[in-house]
Amino acid sequence: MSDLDSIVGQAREQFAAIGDAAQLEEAKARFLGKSGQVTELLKGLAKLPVEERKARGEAINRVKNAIEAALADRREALADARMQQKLAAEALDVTLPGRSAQRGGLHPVMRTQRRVEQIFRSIGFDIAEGPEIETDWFNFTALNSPENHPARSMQDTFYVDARDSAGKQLLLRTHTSPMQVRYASLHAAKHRGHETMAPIKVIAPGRTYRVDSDATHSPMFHQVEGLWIDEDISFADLKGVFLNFMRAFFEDDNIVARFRPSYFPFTEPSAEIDIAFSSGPMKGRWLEVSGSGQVHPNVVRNFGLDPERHIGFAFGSGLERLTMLRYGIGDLRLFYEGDLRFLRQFN
Ligand code: 2NL
Repeated sequence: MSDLDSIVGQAREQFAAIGDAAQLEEAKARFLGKSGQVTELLKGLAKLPVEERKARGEAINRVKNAIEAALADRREALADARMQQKLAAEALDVTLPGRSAQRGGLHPVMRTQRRVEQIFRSIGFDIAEGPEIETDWFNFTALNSPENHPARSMQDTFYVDARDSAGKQLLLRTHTSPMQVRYASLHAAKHRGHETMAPIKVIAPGRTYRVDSDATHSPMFHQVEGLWIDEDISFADLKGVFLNFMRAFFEDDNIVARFRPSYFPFTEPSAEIDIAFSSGPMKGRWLEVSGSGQVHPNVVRNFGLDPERHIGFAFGSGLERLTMLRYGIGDLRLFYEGDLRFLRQFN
């Protein structure tokens, strides 16, 4: 019987040395397959004398059963090992401290925009936001911009591969004035046929675009424009509103402003506004912060109003510039680099 015992021993030894399921099936074939060792032994039974056959047959069957049991044990052991490996690889340490969600924050220019909105809301201005892709009418023509003005050229304005219903090419707005034209035109239309019109008091903040890129210009920048139209609005109102705006924005009641004559197609007369702080590192230096003026009669007419009756002022300021002055930032490019070391300081 020792030949049979040694077969079982061989099988156990071979199965134990195997580390994966496919190889285990190959090893099984060497013992129990068509020409496996056990199968060959069974075939040999036929040559035995009848009286020996029963005992030998039973012995071979025990061997066969023992090998099948060894095989099943090894299969199970391999499957267990695989599962353990998988569990270890996917292990979660539920005792680790949690990772909290990183808190986002407002971009400094957006903080300035919100601040400006809050100040103007507090004195009764509405806030108008609208399309960044504009028509030639709203961005230029309605604003009294001459047909051949250089600002309309491809060197200065980003044009889009699409046209409006008048066949004119669409463009990225070069200022937020077109939104004020939209607002004023709607407002005028709502009051058409009425005896009186509620005043137009609105600011339009948002992104604007110009073909310009260097240390002090970005192709995308932010503006806020203000517009106040009624029957008796004067430059004195512009001075009062703007000075109040600057003093509230910079939290300095001693700021002074001066108006320098200037030119814009959409205002007449026009003025550049400078401010000066009365203390701090910028004390006494005039800083240009805005363009402004009395809205040109042609523009008032394009709102759908009678310039003989309606009059008012408008101004436009750069939000990046106001932000740089407020926080003492020296380089415009810091706003667009997305460097968290810079951005985190404002949150
Ligand atoms: C500048 C100049 C300015 C305006 C913007 C304006 C808007 C309407 C009608 C008339 Cl709807 N004017 N806006 C007026 C004067 C100057 O901005 O250089 N800003 C940075």
